Amino acid sequence: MVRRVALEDPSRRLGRLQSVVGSLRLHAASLESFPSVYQVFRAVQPDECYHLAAQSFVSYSFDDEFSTLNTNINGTHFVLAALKDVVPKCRFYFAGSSEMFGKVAEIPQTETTRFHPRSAYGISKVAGFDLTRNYREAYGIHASNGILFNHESPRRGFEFVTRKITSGIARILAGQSKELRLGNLEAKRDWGHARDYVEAMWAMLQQDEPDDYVVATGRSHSVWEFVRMACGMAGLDPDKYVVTDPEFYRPAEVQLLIGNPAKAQAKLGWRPSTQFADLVCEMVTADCASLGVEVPVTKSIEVE
Ligand code: G4F
Repeated sequence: MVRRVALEDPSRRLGRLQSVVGSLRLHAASLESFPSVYQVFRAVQPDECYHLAAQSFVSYSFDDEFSTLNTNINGTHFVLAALKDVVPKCRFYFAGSSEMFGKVAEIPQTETTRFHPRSAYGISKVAGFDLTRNYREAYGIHASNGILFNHESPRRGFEFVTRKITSGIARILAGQSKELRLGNLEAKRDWGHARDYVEAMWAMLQQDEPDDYVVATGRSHSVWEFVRMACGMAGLDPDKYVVTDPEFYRPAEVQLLIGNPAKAQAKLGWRPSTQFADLVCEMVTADCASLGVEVPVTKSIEVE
């Protein structure tokens, strides 16, 4: 499902779908319009629905709390309400987020850890999580919540810190930039590979019973550790290029996230297959290649 404006300008708006677009049937609809979502369900009659769409950039949710809350909460409600009416047997996946844990109540975080979101984005995801559980309990919908920790890949948007770092390094090597401006380098995240996490989403919908699952690697690294490893692979000294800039700090930060994926491992048989160093290496390599820069990428810098 994509917005109509994307269908009208596919080369610019659907660039990241290029490798698969030939095998997809795209439907125009907007999460902001209940009738449009309803019509897609009527036309497609899906067996499974993966609801990932959202305003997903935490920083932006501080700039515009209203549109983040409106789009994310109403959008999820529209999808669930339409599904219940049109295809109540359709299995539903909701993209919950580790941002729901926010100011964490325990370490590591599990499916039973209390939520304490620290942004409008986190609040919207808690609401979506509760809506999903409520549709499961009240209407018997096969609706599952994934509580996904940060998942990255070379397809990541440039505004998120991992891609900002790896694309910034590529630009420095290509002579297009002289520095990398970042915010809080102390924040720690449990970073996994998006490819692995999509498999967990799919596995949830293959279960007989719907449920809620933490999807994480169980390991956490700071932003600075990511920078150091990525720069090391590219042969750059991070102290020479990284500049901290207050503009990129958040009014309320989520300082430490680390998930316990034991339930997903036990019930879904899911395990992450990509290690942190391999993820960083893949992203640095892809961004350098896209600018035609060759780097002697090594994995010699260990930050475990
Ligand atoms: O890459 P980020 O913007 O991702 P964040 O906020 O953790 O959220 C991502 O993961 C969530 C799952 O936990 C998703 F639900 C969400 O949609 C999104 O995909 O920031 C990561 C960390 C933060 O602590 C941030 O303060 O990096 C820190 N950071 C430091 N300098 C920066 C920067 N983040 C960004 N985006 N840009 C910086 O310059």
